[in-house]
Amino acid sequence: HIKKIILKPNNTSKFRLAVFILILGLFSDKIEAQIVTINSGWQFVLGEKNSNNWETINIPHTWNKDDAFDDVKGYHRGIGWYKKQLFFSKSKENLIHYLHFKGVNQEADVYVNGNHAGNHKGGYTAFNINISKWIQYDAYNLIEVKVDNSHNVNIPPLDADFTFYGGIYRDVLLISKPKQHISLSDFASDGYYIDYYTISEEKVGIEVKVLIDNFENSVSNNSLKVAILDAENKTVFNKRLKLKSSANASEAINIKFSEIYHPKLWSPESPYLYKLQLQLLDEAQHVLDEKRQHIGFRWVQVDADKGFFLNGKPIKLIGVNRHQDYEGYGNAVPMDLQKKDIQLIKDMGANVLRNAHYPQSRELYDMCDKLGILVWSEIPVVNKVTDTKAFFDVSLNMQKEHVKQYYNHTSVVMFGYMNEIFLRLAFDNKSTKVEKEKQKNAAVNLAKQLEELTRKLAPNHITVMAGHLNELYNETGIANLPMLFGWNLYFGWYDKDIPDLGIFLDDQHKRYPKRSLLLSEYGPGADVRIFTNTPKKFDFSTEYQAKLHQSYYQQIIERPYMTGMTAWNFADFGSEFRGDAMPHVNQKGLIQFNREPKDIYYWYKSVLNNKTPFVHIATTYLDGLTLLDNNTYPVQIYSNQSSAMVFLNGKKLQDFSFKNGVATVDMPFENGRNTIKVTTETISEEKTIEVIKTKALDFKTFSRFGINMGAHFYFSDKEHQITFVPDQPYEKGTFGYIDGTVFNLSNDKHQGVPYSIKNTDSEPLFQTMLEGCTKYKLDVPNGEYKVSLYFVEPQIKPTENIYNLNAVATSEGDKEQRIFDIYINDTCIENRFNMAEQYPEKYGIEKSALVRVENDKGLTISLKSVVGKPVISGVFIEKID
Ligand code: GCB
Repeated sequence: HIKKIILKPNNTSKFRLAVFILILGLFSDKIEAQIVTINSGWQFVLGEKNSNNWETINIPHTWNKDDAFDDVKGYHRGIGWYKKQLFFSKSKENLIHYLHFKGVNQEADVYVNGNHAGNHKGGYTAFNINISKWIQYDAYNLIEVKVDNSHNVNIPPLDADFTFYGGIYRDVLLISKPKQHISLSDFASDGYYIDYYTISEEKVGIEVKVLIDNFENSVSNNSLKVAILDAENKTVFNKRLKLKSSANASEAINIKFSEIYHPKLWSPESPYLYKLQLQLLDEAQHVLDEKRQHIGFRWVQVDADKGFFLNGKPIKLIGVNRHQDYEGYGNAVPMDLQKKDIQLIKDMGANVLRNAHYPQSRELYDMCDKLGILVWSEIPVVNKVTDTKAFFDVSLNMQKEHVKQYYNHTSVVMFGYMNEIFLRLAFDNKSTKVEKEKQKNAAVNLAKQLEELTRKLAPNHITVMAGHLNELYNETGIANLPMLFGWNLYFGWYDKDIPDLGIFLDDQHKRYPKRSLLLSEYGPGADVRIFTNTPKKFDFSTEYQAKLHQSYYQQIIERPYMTGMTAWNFADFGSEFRGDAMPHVNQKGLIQFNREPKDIYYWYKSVLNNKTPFVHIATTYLDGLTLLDNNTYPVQIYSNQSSAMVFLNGKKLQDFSFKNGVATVDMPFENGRNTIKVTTETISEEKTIEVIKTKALDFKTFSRFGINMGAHFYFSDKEHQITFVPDQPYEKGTFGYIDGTVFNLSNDKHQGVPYSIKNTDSEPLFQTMLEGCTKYKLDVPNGEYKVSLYFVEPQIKPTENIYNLNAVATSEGDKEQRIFDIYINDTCIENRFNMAEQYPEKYGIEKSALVRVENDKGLTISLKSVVGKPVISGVFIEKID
């Protein structure tokens, strides 16, 4: 039994070469074992399995990819069954067979030929099930998996701002190994752990702990070959150790290598990777098992005043959070699409990624190892805990799996275990003081246990936790537990204003000078269809997104004590209960749910990525801009260069320089096609957009015109193929409201109703509206028009949403009643229009009429109240004749 073995490097190069050749020879031995993906051709049924509705599906699979985005409240949270027949030939009888599940959300029960082979709780970590004892050889074997994503008080996450898509949504493997193999029974870890007993610029001492499982009934004489190679495949060390493995036992072998001098260190700029090779051989020198793994040499530290250190040097962490889902796929996303995300994150220039709020596919961590991205990985203990032994056990087990499975990734330097754990408590107005005290204690108690476990399992990593804007994290002392505390701060969105970020952080740093801080989340929602030159809090405009991110970046850069910042979120993601400008989607992404970048992505690239010259004109979604006056329109230009020249339609406008990666140029657009060209010393970019420029609603250069009533922003509407212009008080020659006010659901954060509207995808058109407007005028020339009016009843109880902190839910009882008659000029097009009655739930309503305008009277929309105050969301006019 070997406990610790010191391997010395071989000194003569000739000998090294000889050994290397020998090793190559041995590594090419045929391995009996197999690892096969068994993703295709499963049968699936939603609900109980005694049904005839089985369908054939491939894994990755989720049953919630559609219902988490439809108009019906909620999504299937319950049971789904999967089954598959697997043939095992007699030649495999001597092997040990495991099913390896990379991710099943959230509880799985696995059956083999009707026998319960195993259970796993938690949707984001992998697990292995040894199925050997139930297999029949030279026969088909029935594998059944019962998956349950119901709310379960003993499995985290209990509650969070993302959709808990159910299903077998990551690969399933069948792993068949000889009776002695590198362990597969250690919480689905790699079966070995790479550590450093010393690490510095001068030298690195590697220590590897290997776990060997022996299913043989007798002692086995095996040997273990270990090799470390550099990136050029040159052997740095190799050695063979003799092992005596006890019968039916697992054992740990520690291998301590002597130091490598002047190692090449791993970092985001230079992600140099060495390789580790492990081979387990039997007495006859047959390879029983083998593993290959890349390893990078790096170490990290945090300092409460000086920030984050990688390899002894300060590094400001700037990057993103990421959720794993993707438009059209839920969480069952093809791996190549997921990998594209990591490449996009690297291309943006980010050096850190927080995989929030759960461990994500290991393939992505591999990419981070290779590309050089530091990773914060965490388990989904979010918003609240259940004070039961079962919940604590599942959480601790989950962290054990998480740390063990992700341990060998060079990129993973931070292990987290909780997010905003007091969020529910902070909004709880039902529990008594005593109950609240109990909840607090439970959370702190679990945090202590998770912290202790993480430090024990991963002594060289940094432990982290994130909290929301609330004194409870200080008061309870929970924020002092991890080595690094992340604040999720939404100043200028849910809370106060953008500059309050720095004020808050400085105060925290002063009060808790020993605590290392990271801005772990920040960012406003932004919908690429919404733009404005007067951005406001909670308007979902791309301009407000730019404003907030640009300021936050500056505020963090100026504060050396801040270790860094991770934007919320890299991409828009599914959150079923949400009703932002796009329902069921949290729109705080730097890129969209379909991974098309928003302009802000390019701004980050311009400040973070200095590798290649870059310039971006932020007009990606400006097409269709309508300007009704002689004013210019401000356009942002992003670049990593210092200065540039801008041309509009071939004419030079000005020279300018970039500050903080951005310059704003007022564009005197012309009617029609406009070409903007920006030239820097090394690079240039050109963009063309269509602009309607007119002084009046003369319908000369356009035939369709739309107004987004009650809104200060443009809305580029895909449904109507038009950009609705912002609203205004009536101005002679154009349009506007004579009376009425912007409808506001009880406070100042969001205009209108920030909820999903049924029967339409054009939420931003319906969500904002005028209330109490009795007259609206449009000075259109004589002629025939099709006039469409848009309405929604705003006062019906919204879905409870603790993240839409702006929205105070109105109770079902005080459903506003409004009844009104609608006139266009002198014609009544609807009598006693009563939305609460006729259109329950927020339903997008369109009323159209053909109208002839004569005698230069223009168009007047009149809303005559019968009961309550009328509301109206928009108007769209098409000239017919
Ligand atoms: C948070 C949460 C995150 C939410 C985010 C938001 O603080 O940690 O899960 O998605 O806020 O957008 O409200």
